[in-house]
Amino acid sequence: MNKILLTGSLGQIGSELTMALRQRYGTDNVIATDIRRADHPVVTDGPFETLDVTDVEAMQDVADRYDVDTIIHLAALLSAKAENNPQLAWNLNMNGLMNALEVARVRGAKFFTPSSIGAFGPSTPKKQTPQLTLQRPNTMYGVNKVAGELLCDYYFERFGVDTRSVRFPGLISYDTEPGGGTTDYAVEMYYEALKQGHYTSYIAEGTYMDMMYMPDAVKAIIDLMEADPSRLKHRNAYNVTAMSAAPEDFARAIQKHLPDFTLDYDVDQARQAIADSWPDSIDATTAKDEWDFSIDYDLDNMTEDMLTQLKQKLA
Ligand code: AKB
Repeated sequence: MNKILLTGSLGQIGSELTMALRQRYGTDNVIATDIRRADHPVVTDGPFETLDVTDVEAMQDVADRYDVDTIIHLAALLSAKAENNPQLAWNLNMNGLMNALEVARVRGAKFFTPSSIGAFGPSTPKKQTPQLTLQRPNTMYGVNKVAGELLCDYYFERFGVDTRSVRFPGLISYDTEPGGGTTDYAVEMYYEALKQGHYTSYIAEGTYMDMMYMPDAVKAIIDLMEADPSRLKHRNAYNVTAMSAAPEDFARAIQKHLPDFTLDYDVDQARQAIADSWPDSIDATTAKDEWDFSIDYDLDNMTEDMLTQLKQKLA
């Protein structure tokens, strides 16, 4: 990876991944793009271009101008937003991905795009969901993710594009808040614990989903992109996870630091239906076997770090 182009680099993953890649590969070698500009180091401290991923010519132009050899495609609509606007989701999530794969094909570039636990559905085994299993999601986001996994497989088999991917669980981070996802409640809970000492969860008690702290997610992307290709038997996409947790588990972890924190529930049926269609826990053995996937954060040390970092941010 000598010159890396990122799309969606002001999003939840992109803002932290861009900075980590710049540290590792050199600021000038990481070209951040997003549909908007913002006052963030991603824009101000390195190469940045405004880019709409549905415009393939504009994407090809940026990739050619910077002579990129790696594309990390992150721009996407998350699950809850996609359910509210399925047509927009299809256009952005599918046409954006197709365009990014085409640019990778033309340039012979290495390629990463994230899939999600959203690629599973109600008929998928719910506990310790295996790498290879039934994938019949009933959300537009899930349909996009399964189609995206297949499309990446196709570009690998048919055109030899070096496509790599993981199925991310809910990601927890303090730098940039997620927007429009089903697992966002976990991030909101940390903010509200510090701001109000209380959180009302839109996801019901006892609803388990996989989660991961952003530093582990960034490490997973870098480890997978640097992995020896001859070890990778699965091109799209690897199950990865750090924990399976329900709202009350986050509350208990927060209460170890803020004993007066309280949690109650006002369930949003639309997002609850999405959560209920996803696995309780997924099995990441294949990622461990094929590229040594590992994590540094469990619920407790993630909670400690989140609260420390957020306290500084909100001060
Ligand atoms: C969402 O909730 O939509 C995302 C995801 C699990 O893909 N965080």
